[in-house]
Parts: sequence; structure tokens; C-alpha cells
Amino acid sequence: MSKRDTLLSKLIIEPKDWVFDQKVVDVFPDMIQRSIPGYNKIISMIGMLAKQRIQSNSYIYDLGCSVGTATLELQKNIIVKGCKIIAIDNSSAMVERCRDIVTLCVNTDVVVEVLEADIRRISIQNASLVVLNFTLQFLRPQERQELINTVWNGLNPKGALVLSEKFRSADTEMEDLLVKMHHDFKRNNGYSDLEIHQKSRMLEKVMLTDTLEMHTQRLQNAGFQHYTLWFQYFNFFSILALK
Ligand code: GEK
Repeated sequence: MSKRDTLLSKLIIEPKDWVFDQKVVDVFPDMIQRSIPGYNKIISMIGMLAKQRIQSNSYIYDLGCSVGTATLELQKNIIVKGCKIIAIDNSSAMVERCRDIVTLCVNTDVVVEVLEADIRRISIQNASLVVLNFTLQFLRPQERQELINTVWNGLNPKGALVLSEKFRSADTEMEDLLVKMHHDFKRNNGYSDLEIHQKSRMLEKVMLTDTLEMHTQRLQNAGFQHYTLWFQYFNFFSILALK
């Protein structure tokens, strides 16, 4: 069981930019479930996809793996031989926790490697599945296309990309409503108005959201012709794209 997230429950006079440090790692599973609508559903969808799409003797990449929740689900559901999951994060605290957690992997046919690295500087090869679960949004907007291009180039034919993100709506009325509903979701999960407000401020400069159209355009630019929205809950979505 993860510790309850109370990191922002007291007033912070000058909130700093959000970072994925040890304090965040300690509460991360609780935080992400209480903050991202549908997070657990998406994780189990990734597991179901693993059964369908992972090719034998291929690599699976979990980019921005955090504590390894998607990685654990992936390895449980791989039914072919000769696969390796490469889980990558650039937060040393996350990587350390992820390495502990992957010792719980039950599928001994799958090799799991956890790397501390910046996903803007990795190479991807022989990939049958790449997972970008709420990670792309933490890159600078101008760096996002290059990563999607790298994913496209590294995917095998019939390989899949899961891209989950918070998004903004260009329609201001819709944007306002979805943001309010997301805040209600967080309130229902026990976050106070102060916690919600402070978190939004801390994310303001480090998590710049795109519209759904910007995401699909980026996928097309990279070469993806097959993609679909396979999950949406308020202003959070997950796209499945195939090579
Ligand atoms: C999950 N996918 O539980 N290189 C590597 N990692 C990065 C980079 C980068 N340039 N930038 C950010 N990260 C996970 C959840 S969390 C989403 C992903 C959230 C990492 C960062 O350290 C953090 O662990 C992760 O991306 C984003 O399915 O907390 O909202």
C-alpha cells in the first residue's frame, strides 16, 4: 500500500515547479490514482493490449515509467517468448523504486531492464509496443514531435503505441467545464481546494497540455495512419496507434 498523498495539504507560500523527487515517489501510486481519471482502467487496457500485440523476440518500452505500474502489468500479460521490457525514467528516485517493484515480476520469460535516462535521448529499436502513459506532456512542446518520430522509426511493422495525456480543449467553454469536472473528481477523491490549486500552480510551467488535434497531427506527421481514441474521461485521453 502506498502512503496517502498529503504533500500539498498545507499552504506553500511560494510554490516551486513540480518535480518527481523522493517525496513524490513515496506517495506516487496514491497520487496518480486520485488525480488521473481512469488511470487504473488504462493500466489494465495496456495489459490486455500486451496479450494481443506484443511480438516474440521484441522489445517493449515503458517511457516515463515512474514506479513501474505499467511495466508490471505488461510483463504479467506477455504470452510470447523472448521479450524484454525497457522501462525508462529520468528521476533517480523513481528509477530506484521501480527497480524494487519489478522484483515482483512474476513472468520469468520476460526480461525487465530499468534505465535512468532521458527519453529525449534514447534510441528505440525492434519495438512491438511503446507506452507513453502521461509522460509526453512533461517534455517541452517543441521536443514532442521528435520523440514520436523516434517511436515510429523504432516500431516494428504492426507495432503499437499507447499515448495517454491530459489535454486542453480549444473551445474555452468546454475547457472550463472539463477542468471543473476534473477538479470535482479530485475533490471526490479527498483532495482539498488548496491541494488542487497548489498542484495546478506547480504544474503550470512543467506540464503544458496540447489539444487532441495537435496530438493526432503529430502522430500523422510521424507516419501513423492507424490510430484511435480508445479511452477518454473528462480532459484525459488515451490513444492507441498502430504501425
Ligand atoms: C505510469 N507512466 O504510472 N525522460 C524520462 N522520464 C521523464 C522525462 C524525461 N525527459 N520527463 C518526465 N519523465 C507512468 C506515469 S508520470 C505522470 C508517468 C504523472 C518522467 C517523470 O520522472 C515521471 O516519472 C513520469 O515521466 C511522468 O503509467 O505523474 O502525471
